[in-house]
Amino acid sequence: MGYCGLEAAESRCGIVTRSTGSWYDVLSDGIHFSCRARGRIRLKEVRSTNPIAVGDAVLFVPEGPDIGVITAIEPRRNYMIRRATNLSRESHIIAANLDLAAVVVTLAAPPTPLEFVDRYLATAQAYGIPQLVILNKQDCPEEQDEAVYLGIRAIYENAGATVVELSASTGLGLERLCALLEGKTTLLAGHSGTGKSSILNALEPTLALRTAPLSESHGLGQHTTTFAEMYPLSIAPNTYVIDTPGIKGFGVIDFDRHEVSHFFPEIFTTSKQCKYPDCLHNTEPGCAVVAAVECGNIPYSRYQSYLSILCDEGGKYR
Ligand SMILES: Nc1nc2c(ncn2[C@@H]2O[C@H](COP(=O)(O)OP(=O)(O)OP(=O)(O)O)[C@@H](O)[C@H]2O)c(=O)[nH]1
Ligand SMILES: [Mg+2]
Ligand SMILES: [Zn+2]
Repeated sequence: MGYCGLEAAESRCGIVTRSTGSWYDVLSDGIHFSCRARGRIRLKEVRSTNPIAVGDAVLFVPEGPDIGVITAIEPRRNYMIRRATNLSRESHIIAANLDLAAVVVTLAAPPTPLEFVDRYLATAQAYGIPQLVILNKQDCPEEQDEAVYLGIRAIYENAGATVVELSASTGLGLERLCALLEGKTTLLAGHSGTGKSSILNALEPTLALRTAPLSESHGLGQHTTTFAEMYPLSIAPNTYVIDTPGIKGFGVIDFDRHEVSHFFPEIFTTSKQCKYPDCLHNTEPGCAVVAAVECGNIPYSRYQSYLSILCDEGGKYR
């Protein structure tokens, strides 16, 4: 990190592993520092509710053996961002400097709408982050509908993502997952209760992260994890996974109408055959994308998700 040498001698570089909004855990040469942020650290390019995110590389001045003050953020290589809350104009950076964006999906317990998955993947695609879809709880009969899964695997492999069937409870698929995570920093996101923290516990049992059953009354997760946190895995060097609080919706940020199709790889490929080069694949004549949806070559659910982002004027949030 070349910028370090430019600052005062007592400054150190580190990676933010946890953020509560007012305090940040910073890992530097194997030591955890609890840091505040100095005054107004704001990145010019994004307006967000959290100027410093998990995964950020920062410069800080130690003020004791394990405390310090963050003075600067290194430019981000990429990040995952979403609308902070429904109808909000502000955005929330989920994590920065990622090698892999994983979404943990269950279809039944709890149900994950495919539109949520599509919006997450489109955001990762927009920032050039490779994508992984983890279909968890494969030991549960209600998650195991093979026809559905074969369909989902095909949909997302066709969309450029890697798909893994997993059971955090039985360990099914864990070896394959480990191989995909090795040497990378991976974001684990998804609805509450899909098993993100359970997956981390399966990967690294000593973590013993808190997990909780779905609520009996409505069958949804109980928002057990409250802050994003990055954990090193002992399976391989330089391997980190970020556990995050469950999120209900994924409002995309700042997609230009003409750019949306670029973030749906299979739609983008097909769009080269549209009659008009500026086709938005909505009501235009001679649209190759609509034709591909009609004959089943592009999944209807993906096209619906594309349209919902395209028509997102009112700040719809899913
Ligand atoms: N049967 C089965 N249950 C699982 C599996 N993975 C997680 N669970 C259960 O699902 C429930 C929720 O798991 P958590 O790991 O707390 O889910 P989470 O995604 O971290 O939830 P939040 O922190 O609220 O976002 C717990 O009761 C887990 O034991 C699995 O592969 N199979
Ligand atoms: Mg959790
Ligand atoms: Zn078109």
